[in-house]
Amino acid sequence: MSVKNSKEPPTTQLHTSPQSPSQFTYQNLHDLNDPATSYLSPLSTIGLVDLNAFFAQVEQIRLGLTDQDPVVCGQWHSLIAVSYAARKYGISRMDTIASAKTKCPNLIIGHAPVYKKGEEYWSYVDGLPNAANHKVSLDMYRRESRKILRVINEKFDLTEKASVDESYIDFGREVFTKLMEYFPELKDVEKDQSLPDIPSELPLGLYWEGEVIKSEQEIADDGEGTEPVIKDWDDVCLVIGSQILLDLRRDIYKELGYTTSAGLARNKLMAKLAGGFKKPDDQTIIRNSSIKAFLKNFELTDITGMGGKLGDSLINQLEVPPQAHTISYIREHFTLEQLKEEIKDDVDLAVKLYHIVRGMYAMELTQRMEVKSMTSTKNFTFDAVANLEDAYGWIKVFSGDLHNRLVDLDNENLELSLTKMETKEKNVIRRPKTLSIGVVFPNRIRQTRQLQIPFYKDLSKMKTIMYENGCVLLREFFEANTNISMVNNNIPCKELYTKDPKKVKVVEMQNMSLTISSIHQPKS
Ligand code: DCP
Ligand code: CA
Repeated sequence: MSVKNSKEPPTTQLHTSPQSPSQFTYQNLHDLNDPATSYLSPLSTIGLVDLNAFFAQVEQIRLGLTDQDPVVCGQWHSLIAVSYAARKYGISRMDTIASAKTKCPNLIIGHAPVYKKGEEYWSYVDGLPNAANHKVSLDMYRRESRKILRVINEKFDLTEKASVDESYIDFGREVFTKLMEYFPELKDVEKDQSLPDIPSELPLGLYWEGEVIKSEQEIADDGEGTEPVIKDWDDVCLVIGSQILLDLRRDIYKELGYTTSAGLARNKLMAKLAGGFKKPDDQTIIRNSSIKAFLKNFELTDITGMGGKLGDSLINQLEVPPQAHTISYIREHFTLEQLKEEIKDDVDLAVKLYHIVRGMYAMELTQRMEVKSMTSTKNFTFDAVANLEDAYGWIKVFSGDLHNRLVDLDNENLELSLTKMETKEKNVIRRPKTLSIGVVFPNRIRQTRQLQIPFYKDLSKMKTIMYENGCVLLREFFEANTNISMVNNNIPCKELYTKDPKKVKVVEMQNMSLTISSIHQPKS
């Protein structure tokens, strides 16, 4: 369901096929109303919202274009995001700017903003910046990401930012509230009792929004055009959830102009797969009865956390035949006991896998990923850093970049502290303890040097501290780890460092970076 057009609400009620008695209990319903337990309830309703071609949309909006314009976001000669209009020309992230232009001569390139050597602020430049004296800044995209998060967090009490452009949302409380509004009979259910059967018709205001994936039974019945079956309260929760999800996506579009794709299901893993299923600008709903059919579209390694080595090694270990559908094969050939036997050294993994192949693995939403360190880095082309002044220029860029990211961290923590979940941790301020410099030499050897830095609440002071100490580290590093004195006519460092930095030659470097670490919450 697109956020761009509005559809008239249906004038007839949704018919249901009530299962009697309902599989669900008072406890299941009330678990939904508590953020600590809702993800475990069989009525759990979890959404995943993912921005379409995110960086390209940021550029499209910044440039005042529409989603019909073929916009890409570039970084030097590569593409880091490709709008759906540009994808129509067969352009993907694998293209270079040059190859993309041959596919679409009218391509619009929004190059990511850059820091210029020696400057601590980023900006957009006309045309393509020169990689030799610029560094890409992702600040703009993080800023937009934060605006989107704010729209989401204003409405919901439990969300998890999964990446720069993806968030999980636990709709439990909102679904619970709507259930109570629409079905007052649920208020009379007593503890330890089953819920009543769902009514044979749903109230007029309740209808599906989005693409509802069919169950195997529905596919077998070949019910073209028939409505997805609504059997029990879990399905009703998803109907309500689909409306709340569309409302949220519309709010994001109305307030900020971004289109999204989204998934809705019983748990995070299914919501994530659903979120990527219909792109762009649509949402996909997986009822519990259609999980099995839906999983046929994926392999084990498509599931979050099962990609890469772990998924492959499990497939190997369980001797899944090469042509077999990995998820169905594991589901059909292993009981829980057998999986525990096969994966003896990791029983938790065995249990997890058992539930994953059934689409039933419940994962808690985590509000915070602790950031322990941040690195700002730059690769150099030959001779890009010829003298000490050039090197200071990059320290300036790095301290500006790290400063911006610390500002971001403060904002994120502040926002988290405002949500109901974390009232205990009001105004959490986290600052780094350690600053280190890293240099990669042409022989690929990497060496580092570090020092402790003082704590300042004021981030612009922190920026100065990072810059000044970064320069100190740099001088110490060159003295201890390179033959800087030799390349400057054997002038001793003490004397060398009093000279005009432009006149002090430095050894060749492939990469330089500045890292802040031990980011912690100072004791007050
Ligand atoms: N990104 C990047 N480099 C990559 C992958 C992603 O810089 N190799 C950035 C640019 C993307 C953003 O992260 O816009 C989000 O990544 P996604 O994988 O979600 O891709 P998109 O949002 O661009 O496209 P889609 O609509 O397929 O989600
Ligand atoms: Ca995306």
